[in-house]
Amino acid sequence: MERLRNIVILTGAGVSAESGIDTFRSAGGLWEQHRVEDVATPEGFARDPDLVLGFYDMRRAAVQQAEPNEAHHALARLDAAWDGDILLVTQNIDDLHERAGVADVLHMHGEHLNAWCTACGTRSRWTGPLITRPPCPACGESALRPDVVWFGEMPYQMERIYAALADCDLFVSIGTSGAVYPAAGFVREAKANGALTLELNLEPSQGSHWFDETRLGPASELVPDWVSEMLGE
Ligand code: BJW
Repeated sequence: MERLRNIVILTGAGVSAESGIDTFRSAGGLWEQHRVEDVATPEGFARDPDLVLGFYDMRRAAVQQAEPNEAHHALARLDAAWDGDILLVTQNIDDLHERAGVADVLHMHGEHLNAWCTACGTRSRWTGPLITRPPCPACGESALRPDVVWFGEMPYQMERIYAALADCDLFVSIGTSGAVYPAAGFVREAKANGALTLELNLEPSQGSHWFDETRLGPASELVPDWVSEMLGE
């Protein structure tokens, strides 16, 4: 591991599954309970805002009851001890990486605990419901939506992510199905730039063949083992 210095880690719903947070595409996952077009597109929100706000209110409440698991804690341990740069990019909108102790988490698909005012553009920390149409703390308009990235919208901080992918020695993907772009393309980007690529997942992702190595199993076991390896423990 000596020549490895800069690491980009991408996490998906699988890293939070063992904290009791539903994934999207697994059996019984969120997309079996709701049509993605209805709850995760701007068009669905325009058609039926109550449905979408209720969907996110329910999930925002659940996230606040959940606790980080061994995978989140192991990544925080690596983040604190690693000499080189680590960029932790998550597609998850929960705050479990932060609560495990990672200071700088890049939430490319937004955050449950933020509300975004469509009237004035202000983002405010938000823990309660939005379906009641509360006023924006900044402008007073009742125009808040979840601060999340739906299909057809631009994920956040793409420039920072691509800069880190251009400069990393190792790209690690944890618990994501590889079904959603641009995140699903990060492995190819990192590989094209010369990085080693590793996947940790319960099942092979859609882009599994792009990885130099795939390890299969639950994140709560694979991630702590991998972190111990990286730290020479
Ligand atoms: C475990 C485990 C355990 C379980 N241990 N593992 C055709 C081709 C290419 C792209 C497109 C296309 N047509 C349209 C597009 C673009 C579109 C897209 O990708 N569509 C696909 C359906 C094809 N993408 C977009 O629109 C994005 N924007 C965009 O592209 O803008 C233009 C642009 C271009 C170029 C550069 C930059 C921008 C926006 C995508 C927004 C996605 N939003 C959501 C909702 C966010 C809010 C919310 O949470 O509600 O993000 S959808 C949902 O999917 C959510 C997730 O972050 C995302 C990924 O899901 P994830 O994390 O992979 O979860 P699952 O459930 O799919 O998988 C779980 C995995 O965990 C599985 O692999 C399990 O095995 C594993 N697992 N238990 C370890 N215990």
